[in-house]
Amino acid sequence: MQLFYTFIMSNLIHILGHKNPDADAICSAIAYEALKHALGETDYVAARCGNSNARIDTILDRFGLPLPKFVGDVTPRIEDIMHSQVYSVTKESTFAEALELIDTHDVRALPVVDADGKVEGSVSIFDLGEAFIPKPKSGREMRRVYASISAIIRSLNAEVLNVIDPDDQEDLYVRVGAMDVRSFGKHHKEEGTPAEDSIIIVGDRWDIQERCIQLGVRLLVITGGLEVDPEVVERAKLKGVSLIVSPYDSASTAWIIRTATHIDRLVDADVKCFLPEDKVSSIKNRVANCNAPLYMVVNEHEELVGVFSKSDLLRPSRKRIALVDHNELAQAVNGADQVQITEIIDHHRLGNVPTDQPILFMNRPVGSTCSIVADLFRSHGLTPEPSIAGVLMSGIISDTLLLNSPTTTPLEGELLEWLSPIAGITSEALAELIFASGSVILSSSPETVIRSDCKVYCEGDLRYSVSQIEELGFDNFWSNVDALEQALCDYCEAESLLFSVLFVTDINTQNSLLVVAGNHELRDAINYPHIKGHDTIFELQGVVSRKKQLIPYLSVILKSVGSPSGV
Ligand SMILES: [Mn+2]
Repeated sequence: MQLFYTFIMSNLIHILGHKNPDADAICSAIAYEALKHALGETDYVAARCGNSNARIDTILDRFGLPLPKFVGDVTPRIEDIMHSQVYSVTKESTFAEALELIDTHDVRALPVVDADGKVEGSVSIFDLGEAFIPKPKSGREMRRVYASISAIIRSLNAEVLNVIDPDDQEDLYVRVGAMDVRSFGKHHKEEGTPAEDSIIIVGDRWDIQERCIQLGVRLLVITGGLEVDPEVVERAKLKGVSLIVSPYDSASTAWIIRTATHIDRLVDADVKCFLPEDKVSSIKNRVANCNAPLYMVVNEHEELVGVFSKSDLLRPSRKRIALVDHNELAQAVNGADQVQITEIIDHHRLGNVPTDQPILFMNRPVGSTCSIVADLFRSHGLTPEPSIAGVLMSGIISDTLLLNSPTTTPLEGELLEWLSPIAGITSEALAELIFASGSVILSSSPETVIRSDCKVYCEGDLRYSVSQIEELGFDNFWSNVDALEQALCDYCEAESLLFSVLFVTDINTQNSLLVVAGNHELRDAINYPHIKGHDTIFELQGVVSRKKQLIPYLSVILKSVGSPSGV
C-alpha cells in the first residue's frame, strides 16, 4: 500500500574518503564533486568521515577551499524512512472523519493524538470495519452509536430546530420510524432500549413525530429536508426532545448517523513509539513479531513527528554514498555496509565490497586517487578551476611524496605538468608547502598520531592496523618514541586487533621506521633489521609506500605465520 510521502532526507550523494582521512582522501572528494558538478550531476557533495590534519588544513588554506562537511555515520535511521507528513485524528474524531482520511490518503491506520500532539494510540481500518460490519443476530448492537448530538448534526449537515445537551457523549440506538403508529413504541420494551436513548428517523409522518415527542425520545430526525409543523417544534421544545432536519433520505441518514460515532472506543492505546534517531537495523528486530499497521515516531516531548510501517523498514535505504581513495568496508564511514554505494574511485588493493547492483568501480594502480580524478577531467575535455587544479596537485604530491614513492606512475608527472599552470603554482613550491606543514608528532597527542592516518585491514578473520606518518627526519619520532609505542599498544588493545604498526616515513631520505605492537609471532617473522635496543622498531630502507610495499609484505608474513595464536 502506498503511503503518504514527505521525506526529511534529501537526495544528496556524499562523496567520502576513508576514515582518518589523508590529503588524497579529502582532495579527491573535493575534486570529484567539482567534476560531477561540471558534468551536471549536482546531487554529489564532498564530505569526510574523520578529522582534518595540519597538512589538509595547509592545502585547503592555500587554495581558499572549505573543509568538506563531516558525515561520521551513514547508518540508516528511522528519520530516513519515516513519513513526516502525518494525518492524525483525536479521540473526539468521528468514524466519518477517520474514514475520510484513510480513504483520501490510502493508509491502513491513523495515529490518535491529544490536543498537544502527543500520541494516545492508533485506530486502524480493521477496527473501523469491524465496528461497521452488520451483526444481524444482534439488532441492538447494530443500532447502537456512541456519539454526541453535535457530531450527528455535523455529519448530517442538519438543520437544528431544537437541541438539548448537544455535546454529551451517549450510547444511542437508531431506528427508522417506518411502521404504523399503532406498532410504534413496542420495540423500546422488546429490545430494552428506552425512549430517552433512542434516535428516530422519520419523514413527514405527523403521527409518528407526535408519538416520538410523547415518548420523549432523545433525538428526532426528520429526513429529506422536509418542512416540520411549527406545532411539532413547539411540543418538542416543551418536552425537551432534540429535533433536527436531515437533507438526506432515511436510509442514507441512518448510515451517516452511524458514522458520527466517536472513535475513542476503537483507539488501540498499545502502540510502539520510536525516536527519529533509532537505527533501522535495531528496529527491525523489535517489530519482527508485531503486526501493528503503523509505528509512531515521537520527539523528546513525546509529540508525534512521523509514522512508518513494516514495509518501510524493508525498503532499501535511500542514503547513497560514493567512495574515493578506499574500497574496503573496514576503512569506510560507519554504516557504509547498510547504504547504497553508487561509485568507487580508488587506487588501493581490492577489499571486496559487496553491492546489490552493478556500480561504477574505477580502480587504477596509479599514485593517487587525485590522479584518476584529474585524468577524468582531462578525458572529458574539462579544465578544472584553479583551486581544484591546486587540490588535485596536492593529492598527487602528498600521496607520491612528489613523485618519489614507488607507487608513482608516468601519469602523475604528466598531470602535474598539466595542472601546474592552471593552479598557478609549481609542483616544487606546493610540495615544500605541504611537507613543511608541521609535524603531526609535534602538533598532536600520541593517541592522535596513531589514529590520524590509520587504516584497518582484514585478512580473513584477522584484523590489523597500519598508521602512517610522514616526517622531515626522525628526530621528532625519537624524542617521543616511548609515548608513541605506548599509544600504539593501547590502540591495538582498544580495537581488539591482532597487531598494530606505526609506519614513520622520512620524506627527506625516503626511508621508514616500523613500530610493531601486538602479536609476537608476527613481530618475530619480520626480517627487516631492528633498531639496536628496540626489539619492536624496524628499519625499512627504501620503503615508503603503505599500499604498495608495506601491506603486501605484511600480507605475506601473515600467511607464513598461519593463524597466529594469542597476542
Ligand atoms: Mn590515496
